[in-house]
Amino acid sequence: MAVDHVGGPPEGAGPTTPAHPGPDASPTPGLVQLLSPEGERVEHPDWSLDLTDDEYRDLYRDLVLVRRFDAEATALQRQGELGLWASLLGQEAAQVGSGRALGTRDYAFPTYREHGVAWCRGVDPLNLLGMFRGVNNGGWDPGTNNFHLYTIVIGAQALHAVGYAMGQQRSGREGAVIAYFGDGASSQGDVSEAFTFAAVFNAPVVFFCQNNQWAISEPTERQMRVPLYQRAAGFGFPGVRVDGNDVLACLAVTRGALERARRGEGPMLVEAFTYRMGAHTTSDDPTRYRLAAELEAWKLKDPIERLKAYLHKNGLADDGFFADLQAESDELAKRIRDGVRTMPDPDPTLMFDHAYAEPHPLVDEERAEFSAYHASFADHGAHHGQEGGQ
Ligand SMILES: Cc1ncc(C[n+]2csc(CCOP(=O)(O)OP(=O)(O)O)c2C)c(N)n1
Repeated sequence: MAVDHVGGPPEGAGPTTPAHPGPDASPTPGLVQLLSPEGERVEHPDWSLDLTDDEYRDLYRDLVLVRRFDAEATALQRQGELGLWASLLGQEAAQVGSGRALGTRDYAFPTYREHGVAWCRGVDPLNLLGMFRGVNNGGWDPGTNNFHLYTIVIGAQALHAVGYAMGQQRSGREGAVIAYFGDGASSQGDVSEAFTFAAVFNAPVVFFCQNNQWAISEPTERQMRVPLYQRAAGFGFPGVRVDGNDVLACLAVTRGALERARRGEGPMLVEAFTYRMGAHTTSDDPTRYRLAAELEAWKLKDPIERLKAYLHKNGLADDGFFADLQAESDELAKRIRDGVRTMPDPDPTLMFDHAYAEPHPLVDEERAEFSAYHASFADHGAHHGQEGGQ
């Protein structure tokens, strides 16, 4: 496989350090793209992808359902049913492409925005929403789906992922590990430390950075002077920039990076160049720091529209397919709305149960003290929408 200016090949011929004039002069240097914004299939010399018609349709289905899930969650937050929501609008292709590249033995370490990856790992959307409603502390068993709990501390999961990958390596297990993080997280020391450890221990880990170009209100110009994917070269492993709105390119490149890690060739950085179309979270107002024209330009690169155009152009989906998907999407939305609204309030003492794996006398004491305190309130036992009369 040829080494190109993208920053390194998937088969470990060693990293390259391409010269760069300084700040990111072009928005898309070395971008791997397999599907143009107009929905034309393009080939890339290093990254081939051969999908069946069903697989194209399945990817489209994932993108549509994940966007619908996200839209419902945003609406539920606005209706006061969720405390907060971190929307992935615009990042569906990066998440579905990379998520569908994962094998059953691979293990993912997400941030707080990886709802599309969670979907691909089979995590029930209602479990995710329980966390944002405040009725659980994560809601899923990471061991069931090989999908770690969300990490709010920026960049911390990169270290967790490398540690886990080193454990996999030492115990001779087959799976690779993927760590998700954002462009803002790449400024954290934790991510640099994770890169160093992964490189020197040749850990089977893929670093998947969704560069959505904003770290809340901080633009990428204030985060980096060279394109993000080139940073990998300084640590001694390859980096690739992929069109993050192209689900095919994200799938092909992540698949290659994971295979490379499983073969024992060490880490790789995938920078998915994308855009956060909505607010950072429902607590944020991007109109205070972002130009409307920027959003309009990115809407034209919508990840769902381009795959839809491809399906249409190639006669891969008929009206029946789109109607069925619409019905499925409506059904999912209803399940989410009904499920969130009827989530029972948790037992407030539940948090003590997970402090240690085994019973602990001090925790028992704290639980008893907290229970007594809780029982001292007049409305003790009242539940939202029931005795409280709301
Ligand atoms: C260690 C730490 N510092 C600061 C924050 C506050 N914070 C939450 S999100 C965020 C920006 C993250 O940007 P990025 O990594 O690009 O991810 P994005 O949210 O854009 O997907 C910050 C600074 C935090 N959660 N953790």
